[in-house]
Amino acid sequence: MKHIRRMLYPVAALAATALPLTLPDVVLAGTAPAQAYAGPARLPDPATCPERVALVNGGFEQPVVTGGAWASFPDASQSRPNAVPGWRTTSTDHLIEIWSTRMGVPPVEGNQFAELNATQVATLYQDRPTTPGQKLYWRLSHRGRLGTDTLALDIGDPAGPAQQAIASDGTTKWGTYTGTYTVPAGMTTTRFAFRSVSATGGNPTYGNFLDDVFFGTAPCVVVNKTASPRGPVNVGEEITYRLTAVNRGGDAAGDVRLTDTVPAGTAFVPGSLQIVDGPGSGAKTDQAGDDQAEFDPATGKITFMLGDGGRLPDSDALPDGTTVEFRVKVGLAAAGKQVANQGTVTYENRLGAEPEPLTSTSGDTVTEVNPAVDLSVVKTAERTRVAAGGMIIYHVAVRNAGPNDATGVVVEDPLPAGLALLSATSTTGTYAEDTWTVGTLPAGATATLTVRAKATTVAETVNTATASATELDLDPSDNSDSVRVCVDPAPTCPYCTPQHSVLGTLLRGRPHALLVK
Ligand SMILES: [Ca+2]
Ligand SMILES: [Ca+2]
Ligand SMILES: [Ca+2]
Repeated sequence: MKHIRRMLYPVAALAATALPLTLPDVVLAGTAPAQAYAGPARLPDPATCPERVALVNGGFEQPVVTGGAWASFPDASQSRPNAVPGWRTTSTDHLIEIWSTRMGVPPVEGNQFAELNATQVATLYQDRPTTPGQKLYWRLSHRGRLGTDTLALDIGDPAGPAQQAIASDGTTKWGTYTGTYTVPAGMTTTRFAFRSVSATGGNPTYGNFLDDVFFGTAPCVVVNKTASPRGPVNVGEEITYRLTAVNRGGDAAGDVRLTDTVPAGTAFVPGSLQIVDGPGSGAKTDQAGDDQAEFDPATGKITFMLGDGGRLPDSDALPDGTTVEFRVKVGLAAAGKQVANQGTVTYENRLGAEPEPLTSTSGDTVTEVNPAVDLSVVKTAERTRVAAGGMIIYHVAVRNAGPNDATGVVVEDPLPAGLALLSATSTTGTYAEDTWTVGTLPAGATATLTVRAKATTVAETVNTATASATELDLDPSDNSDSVRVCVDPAPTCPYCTPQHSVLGTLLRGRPHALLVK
C-alpha cells in the first residue's frame, strides 16, 4: 500500500465551520418519543455530524455489464436509462468504459471497475456539494493494463482542481492510495477528478484501471436511546430500552460495537437481547460467542456487534441504521428514584493509513420510578369475650416496611354493629367516623391506635382494620387484619348463672391468652 498525503490547504489555515446544533431526529416506529424529564438533559454525542459528503457509485458497480465482458456506457450528464450513476467524463463522446470480472482482472471491490482511458485520453470526475472547512478523505485503487500506467488525482474548484497525487502502477496488483483534503473557504462545490497522464502502449483507449474510489466524510455514528414505557414506572415493571445507531458519515464505519451497562436499581431480563432492525435482525442469546450480542452478568454489560460483521454502512445505504433492544426489571433499590442510562458505540474510521478509533454516546434516558411502601396491620382485642354492656379495647398497629415513606396513610376501621364507640386515642393522626387518618408514616415507623367500645348487643363480632397509602404497596396481602369478639348475654344474677360467672372469672385478667383471630 502506498500512502500519499499532499494537502493543498493546511488544516490550520481554515476555520472549522460551526454547524447548527439540531435535536436528534430519530423516532423509533412503534415507540413513544423520548420523554421530557427534570434535570440536565444530555444529547447524543455527537448530536449531529458534519454535512455528509460521498461519491456516488465509487466502485463502478452500476450499470451492470451484461452480455459481454466489458461495456461502454453514457456518463451521468446524459439523460439515458443506462447512464453511469455519479461519474462524468471529459471525453467528447461522453462514454465511460466498465469491465466485469470476465475480463480476467480481479476487481478490488464488488464485480466491476472502470478503465479511465475509454475512447480518448480523458478525465473522470464527480462534483459534490461541500462545506468550507470540512475535512474530507480520499481513497482509490489503481492498476496498469499493459504495463505501468499513470494517473493524476485532482481535487478542488470545478473550474480548475489542483493535483493532489500521482498514481503509477503495473499490471500485477492494485495500488491503493489514501489522503485527506480540507475544503477551502467559499468552496461549496468540490470536484474530484482522475486525469490520465500516461499509459503503456500509447493507445488512448488502453490503460488506468480504477476501483474502490472514495471521496467524502469520515464515518460518523449517532446513537439515540429510548425507554418504553416512558414512565413513571412501578417497582417490578420492565423497561424496554431501544438504541438506534445511524452512520451519518460518508464511509462505512468499521468494527462497530454498542455497549450498555444495566442501570443501577434494575436487573437484566434474561433472553431479552434483540436486533430489532438492520443487518442480522432477530433475537440473540445472552451467551458470548454464538451471535452478535451478549450479556455479561459479572459486569452487567450488554454488547452488540452492529451492522454486517461490525461494518455499518452510511445513511445513504442504510437510512434507518440499526436498532437493538433489551429489557430490565425495576428493583426495590430504584423505588422513588430515577433510572438513568446511556449507550456507547465504538467504531473505526478506516479511511486513513491506520484505523482511527471513535466513540459516540446516546443521550441520557431517564425513567422516573414511583415510590413504593409496604404497610402492614396488626389488630388485637384485650378481651375476646365480654358480657353485653361491657367494654372492649382494641389495639391497631400499622407499620411501614418501606423502602419509601408512606403518605396519605389511612386505616379504615369501622366498629361492627352492636358496639358503640367510647373513645379513641392514637400515637399519630386522628380517628373519626370509622377512619383513622394517619397521614405520613416514614419507612420503618409504626403508629398505633386504641379504640374503646361498649358492647350493646349479644353477638359474635368481627372487627377489621385495613390500611392504604398514596404509594404503591409492594405486598397488599398484609394490609388488613381482623379480631373476633363474642358478646355474651349479661348475667342477670351471678348466683343463678354459675357457668357465666365461672367463665367470666376465668377470662378476667388474662385477655391475650384467648385472642381469636
Ligand atoms: Ca468495483
Ligand atoms: Ca449471544
Ligand atoms: Ca403491605
